[in-house]
Amino acid sequence: MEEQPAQEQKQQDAAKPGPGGQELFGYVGIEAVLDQIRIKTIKTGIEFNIMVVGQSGLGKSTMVNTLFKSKVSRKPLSYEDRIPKTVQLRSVTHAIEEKGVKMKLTVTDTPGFGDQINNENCWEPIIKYINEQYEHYLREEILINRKRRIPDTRIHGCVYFVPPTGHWLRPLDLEFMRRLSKIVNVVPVIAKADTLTLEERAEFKQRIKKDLKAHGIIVYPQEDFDEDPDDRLLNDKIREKIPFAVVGADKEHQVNGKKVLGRKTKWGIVEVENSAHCEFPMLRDLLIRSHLQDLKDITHNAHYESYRTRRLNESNMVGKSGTEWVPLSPFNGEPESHL
Ligand SMILES: Nc1nc2c(ncn2[C@@H]2O[C@H](COP(=O)(O)OP(=O)(O)OP(=O)(O)O)[C@@H](O)[C@H]2O)c(=O)[nH]1
Ligand SMILES: [Mg+2]
Repeated sequence: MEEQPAQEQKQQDAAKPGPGGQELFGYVGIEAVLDQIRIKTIKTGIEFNIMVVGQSGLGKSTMVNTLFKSKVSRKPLSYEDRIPKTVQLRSVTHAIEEKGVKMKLTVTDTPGFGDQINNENCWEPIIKYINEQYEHYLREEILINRKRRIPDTRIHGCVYFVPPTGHWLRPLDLEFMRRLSKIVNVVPVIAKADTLTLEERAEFKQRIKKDLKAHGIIVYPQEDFDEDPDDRLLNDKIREKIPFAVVGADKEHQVNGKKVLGRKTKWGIVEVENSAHCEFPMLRDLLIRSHLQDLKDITHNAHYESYRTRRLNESNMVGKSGTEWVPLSPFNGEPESHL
C-alpha cells in the first residue's frame, strides 16, 4: 500500500510537460501491475505443500519439526521428546504471516519403508496420495460452477531422504525417485549428514549425482524448466549443491549465550541452522524462500498438467468433436495407470 503514492507521483511526473514544453511520452505505467500482484497475494495468501519421503529412521519426522522450529515459524510446537515411528501419512499445517503476507505451509510426513523383507511397491501409498491431490484439484476445476479459488493440496516439493551410506544409491532409492520424479518435484537430501566426514559427504554427493544422471532421473530444479540464462546460472549453482547434506534436530541448546537448534554429541553441538555444519539452511531457503513460486509453477504447469491431460484422455472427457463433455471416469487410485 505504501507504494501507492509513489506510483501516482510517477504517473503525474510522466504527464508533466518536459523541458521543451512538450509532454513526456513513452511512459505507460505497466509496472503498476507489480503492486496489484503484491496486493492480491497479500489478500489471498500462499498455499505451499511439502512432503518428506524415505526409509524408516532416516530422520523425516525430525526434519519436519526442524523446519517448523527453525526460523520458518515462530509459533512453538508442542514438544515430543522422542519422536515415535510414523505409521501413517500425517500433515502438519502452520499459518505463517510476515509483513502482511500470509502463508499456509503444510508438510506431509510419511511412514518410512524398509522394515519389510519385501519392499516391492512400497512407493504405492505415496504415489497414490500425490495423485489423489491432483484428482481433487481436477474435480474442482472441471465443475461448471467452480470455486473462485480451488483449495490447493497438491504437493509442490517432495524431499527424498537418501541414507548416509557413502556408497552408491540403492536400487530401491533409484526406483522410488524415478517414479516420484515423473509426478512431483523431487529434492533429494543426504540424511543424517553428521554421520559422514566432510570428504565423505562431498564424494557421496558426486556419486549420487552420477547415479541419478546414469539412470535418467531428473530432480528439481529441472534444467528443461530454466526460463532464461539468469535462471540457468542460479539453478546451476543449486544443482551443484544438490543433494543437500542435512542434519535434523528439534532440541535447542545454549551456544555462546544463544539458543540454537542442534544435536549434542560428545564432541560438541552440530548446529542445524549453521551452514558451516550442514546444508539444512540451503534446503529451507530453497523451499520456503528462493524457489517457492517456481516449485508451485512447475507443479501446476508441468506435473498437474500432464496428470490432467492423461485423466481427461483416458476418461474420453473430450468427445470426438473436441467440444462435448462426458463424465470423468472414476479415480481408481491405481498409481501405475498414471506413470
Ligand atoms: N545422527 C542423526 N540422527 C538423527 C538425525 N535426524 C534424526 N535423527 C534421529 O534418528 C532417529 C529416527 O528419526 P525419525 O525422525 O523418527 O525418523 P523417520 O524417518 O521419521 O522414521 P519413520 O517414522 O520410521 O519413517 C531419532 O532417534 C532421531 O533423533 C540426524 O540428522 N542425525
Ligand atoms: Mg517418522
